[in-house]
Amino acid sequence: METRITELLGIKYPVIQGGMAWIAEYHLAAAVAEAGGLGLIGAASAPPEIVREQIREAKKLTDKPIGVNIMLLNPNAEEVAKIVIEEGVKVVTTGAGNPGRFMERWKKAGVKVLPVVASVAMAKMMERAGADAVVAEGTESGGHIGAATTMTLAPQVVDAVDIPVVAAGGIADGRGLAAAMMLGAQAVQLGTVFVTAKEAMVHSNYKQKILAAKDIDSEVTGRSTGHPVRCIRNKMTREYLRLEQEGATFEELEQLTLGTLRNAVVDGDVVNGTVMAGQIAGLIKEEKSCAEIIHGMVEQAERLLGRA
Ligand code: TUI
Repeated sequence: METRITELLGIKYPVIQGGMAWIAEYHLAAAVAEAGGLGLIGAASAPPEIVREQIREAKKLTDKPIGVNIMLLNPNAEEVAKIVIEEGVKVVTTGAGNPGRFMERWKKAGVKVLPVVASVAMAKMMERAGADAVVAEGTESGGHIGAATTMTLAPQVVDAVDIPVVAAGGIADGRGLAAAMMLGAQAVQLGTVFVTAKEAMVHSNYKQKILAAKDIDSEVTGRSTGHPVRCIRNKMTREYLRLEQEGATFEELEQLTLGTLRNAVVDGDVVNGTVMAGQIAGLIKEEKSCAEIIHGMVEQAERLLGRA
């Protein structure tokens, strides 16, 4: 299944792992890489030296390409941007903002840059700034989201730019991969399904919450603050949405979620913690290895596309 993205990134299958905060650490990234996809270390809000260590650990486990995701709301982004160059990382994806200020330095260092975008305007801006590809991420995704759905965003971005497009949001199997290809995407980025991967160092309560989720079990908190975040409904989201409806301030709402993603991922607090996951959680029923996830979805997509 060769595409412009597999060629660009030097990977076997057109499957990219999301750069999920606290979740996308080196064991997961290396397992995805070994299975033929692009594994990513999510820098999120980790101290920059931890990100460096993570990159080095991943390289001990695989000689296949590994990328780093940089979350642009993080004040550490500047330092992490430097570290990826120093450590010879060849692929960067970015999220939650405009990576324009780093682009020239990364390009000079030979880093392939794939900004995650949630609109056509942002995709065009990224192409002009020198991006090698864009990830068009729909609102079905977990975590920080935009407004457009994958089904509507992906083909509009495909038509608007000449660089290859990766579709993300609401994809977890071969049907999703085949559908994304039919929309004109050259690869898919998956988050939620990799959270449940055997190699993901995520508390079993968090994995179980995803495996038990049904189609309509996610909520979006923070629409009023300008930072909408999709996560699985629990005591925290109920309290958050109640406060939001009552007109709570940004600070009050921040207080409620501070550190709660870590509490869910690391400590397994899925009651008061933030269980970020996409709307496709309902499709995921069992814990599988990264190889089983990737090989299974590629086989299924090939069967479907052969028929199409
Ligand atoms: O970044 C993500 N997903 C994330 S980041 C994250 S950590 C976090 N935790 C709590 C609150 C906020 C963040 C959890 N999940 N996905 C990529 C993504 N980027 N989705 C949407 C966008 C995006 C949105 C607006 C990209 C660019 C953009 O442009 C705005 C601008 O700066 O012009």
